[in-house]
Amino acid sequence: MPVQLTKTQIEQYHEKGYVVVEGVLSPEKLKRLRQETEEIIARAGEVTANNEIYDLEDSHSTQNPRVRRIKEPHNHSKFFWDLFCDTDITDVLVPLLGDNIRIYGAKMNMKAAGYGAPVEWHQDWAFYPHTNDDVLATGLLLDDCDESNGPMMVLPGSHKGPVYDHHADGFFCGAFDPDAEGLDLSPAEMLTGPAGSMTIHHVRAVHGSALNTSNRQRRLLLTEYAAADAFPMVGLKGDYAAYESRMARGVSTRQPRVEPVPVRLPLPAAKNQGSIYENQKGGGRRWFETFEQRKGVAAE
Ligand SMILES: O=C(O)CCC(=O)C(=O)O
Repeated sequence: MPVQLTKTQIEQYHEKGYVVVEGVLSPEKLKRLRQETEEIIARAGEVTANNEIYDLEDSHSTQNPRVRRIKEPHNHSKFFWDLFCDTDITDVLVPLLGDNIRIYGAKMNMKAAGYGAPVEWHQDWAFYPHTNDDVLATGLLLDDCDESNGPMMVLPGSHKGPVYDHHADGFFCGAFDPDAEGLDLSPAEMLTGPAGSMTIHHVRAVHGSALNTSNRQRRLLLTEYAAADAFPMVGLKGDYAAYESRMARGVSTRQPRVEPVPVRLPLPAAKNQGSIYENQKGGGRRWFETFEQRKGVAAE
């Protein structure tokens, strides 16, 4: 049976800025998603540097392939596009975004056992502000996710607050400094659940995730969905035809709904391009422990 959001889950999303919905993917669809993912990963041994598909861990080599992210998987495999438009997923989003929904982009973050990289605190809104904030990201869990394998963490209620400054040395860097902003992150909540669950977080919610120090991988397929009348302020991701082709359901419009939302533009662009991991290298102090720091401590 397809899953629908309950009244309590809808209220939680509006109140806290996130919700975790179990059982969105059937066991068959989960199996197929894992297979498709493994096929893409199996080809990573042929590449030596980041490209339009792979974002690689710094320790990647052709002998020891280490993929940190699959970029825009729907551009490389029809399976992913069909999955993103599957009504098992989009029906869940209708109470939050309405009937007309467009996909902005997608990525799969692979947190490998033992070294999967952290993602510093940020708001997706700082990367892709729109004319209104009926925009969210879903995260399909390919693996069981608990507190030990680097779950995403969200600061509840932060989607109703300011948009923080994600710049360092005058350039966008895809992260902000919680201490400089005086932000208490201790109430942050972990988005955990069994494989096949789907996390949903609001585009303005403050979130991040720690190094995976467990012996289990954590793969999270993130898809960015927007109400069709939320128009991106910084680039369409391709030309207008490409933008129009990303309608996941319902009808498009050329009349953006413009709301009084707080915006900071991600300009000038990050010095390190390619992915959030690369962008965040341009930031200052790191909040989460890195693999290199952990290795250093272990070696002392
Ligand atoms: O993979 C994660 O835990 C968080 C990822 C994230 O927030 C992002 O890639 O924008």
